[in-house]
Amino acid sequence: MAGEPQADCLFCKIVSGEVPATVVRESETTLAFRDINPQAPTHVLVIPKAHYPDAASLAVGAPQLAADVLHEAGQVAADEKADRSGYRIVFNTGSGAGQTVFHAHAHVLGGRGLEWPPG
Ligand code: D5M
Repeated sequence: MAGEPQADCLFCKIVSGEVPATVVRESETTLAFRDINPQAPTHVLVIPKAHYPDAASLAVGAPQLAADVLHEAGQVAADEKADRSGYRIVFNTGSGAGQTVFHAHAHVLGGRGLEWPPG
């Protein structure tokens, strides 16, 4: 069922505490933790605690939760002072776009110049 924890999902295991992560923020509905393979001085993932496979299904299935994720992404950028020079919020959606973990997550990237277009 939409939103229910998935036994084989890495990020559901981070939410439950089964897999450790470096948590930087937590709200009732979201968790933010450092990416294990950082691509910038600030690289934090913000996830809904409930399981949705990608950003689009999250937005359709739980629009307030999608808003919570975006709110927390902005707070992470402010906490990290990445908002001073600009930052990026990225939702890779689909394997062709580089999505490897199918639990919706926002990458918050900042702390260095960011090229456009991305690769
Ligand atoms: O992003 C998935 C991201 O998840 C990718 O940047 C690596 C990161 N990752 C994978 N395993 C972990 C753990 N255990 N902790 C923290 N970060 C992790 P995607 O957009 O799906 O490619």
